[in-house]
Amino acid sequence: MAIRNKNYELLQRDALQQLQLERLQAVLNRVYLNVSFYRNLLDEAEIAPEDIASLDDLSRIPFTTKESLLQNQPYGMFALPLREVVRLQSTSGTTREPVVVGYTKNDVEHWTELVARVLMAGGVTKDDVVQISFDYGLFTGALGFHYGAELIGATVIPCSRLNAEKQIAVMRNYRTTVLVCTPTFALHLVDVMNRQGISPAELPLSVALLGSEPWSETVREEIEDGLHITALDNYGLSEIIGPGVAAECEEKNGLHIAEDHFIPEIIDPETEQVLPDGEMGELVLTTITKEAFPMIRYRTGDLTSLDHSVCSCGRTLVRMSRITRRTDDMIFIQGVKVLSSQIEQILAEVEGTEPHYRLNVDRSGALDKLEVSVEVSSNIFFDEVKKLNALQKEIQRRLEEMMGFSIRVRLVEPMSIQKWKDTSENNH
Ligand code: DLL
Repeated sequence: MAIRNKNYELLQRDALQQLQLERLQAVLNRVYLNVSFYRNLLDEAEIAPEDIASLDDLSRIPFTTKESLLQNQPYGMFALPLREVVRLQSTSGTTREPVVVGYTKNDVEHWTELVARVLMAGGVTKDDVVQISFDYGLFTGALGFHYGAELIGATVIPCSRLNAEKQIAVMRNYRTTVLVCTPTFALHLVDVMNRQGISPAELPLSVALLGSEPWSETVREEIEDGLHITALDNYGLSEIIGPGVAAECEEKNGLHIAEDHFIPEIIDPETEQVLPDGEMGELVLTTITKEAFPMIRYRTGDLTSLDHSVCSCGRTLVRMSRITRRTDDMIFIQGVKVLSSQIEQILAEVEGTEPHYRLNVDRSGALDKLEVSVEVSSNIFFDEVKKLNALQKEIQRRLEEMMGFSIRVRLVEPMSIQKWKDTSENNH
């Protein structure tokens, strides 16, 4: 399959490292001058930007965390005045305060180029019809892919906010060849097609580029079999740029990280020590070309490992293993990112419940189902049924309002849930 940018994607490691160091030094100087958070961080660590003389020195710089970003909202982490910023997007703050991120014109160009690489690694060409079924808006997924696909010259269908039946109709009528969405949604499409008796042979679809949430090899097989396509994984996060950070090639053996724009490190989340290739730990990313919103040693919360061996596709860029877990309590349900601590907070606010609950995510069907079992205070549980119904409805209403999809709430007897915050997954 074609490689979008051979100059960078096939760069020899010593040349790549030289480029990374030069770009790192430049970005450190910029953030030291323009972002008080970074100036304080480096001053407190007694590091001057010029002390970073090699890539190994990067590990001397303290980490940046999501909390730092939340404390500096909305524009405290920007390295340029707002008049230089041409776009604002944000993290998917479904259950947590979203983080606003900004892009200069150059940032948008880089981002577009990086997503074009993801698309080309999946075999997409100008002859393809790309259906983008992500939500257009503050979420980076849709616009990121939209620009990338247009850069390649493909025909883009901006297809958000349509239900599965209508998405399938668009796919059939407009002759879609490439699907871009979450794995959850792709699986849902398979299910709906099966129910409608539509055979994959009726669709000219050949590739799905899926990301924004963890998914397993079993799910990949189901999607590939159900749609008669190749399904590839791609990874990114708004704080770093959005999609375009890393993507699988046709080898399906790890996701190539765009190292000419981002320096990856893996750390032990407990000791914070940098780990060698092959060891699983938290991914830490430093952006080395971003102008508006540079991130230095950002702790992503995503658990993965790195492999620097050259891939059989020819790309020299390091590969990260697929992400299956996070360091925090974020869970992914129906393509939505939910922090279980936020569920906890809502339950704490509803009178008549005990602080014991259990989340059960049923992943056996196409769309994940969430059931929340909540212990009821002893003085209420044996009370009248009407009161219990009202309590159950109130919890359900508040949780559904926060998450944006329907869930099931079960009220259970006091002392029947032993563990605090026990999440059980009924997985594939
Ligand atoms: O999800 C960006 C994106 C859009 C990536 C479209 C790929 C495709 P956020 O909403 O900020 O950005 O969420 C970022 O989602 O830290 C991971 O926990 C998770 N995530 C993203 N891609 C993957 C993936 C976008 N391929 C957070 N596998 C990240 C597992 C993923 N988790």
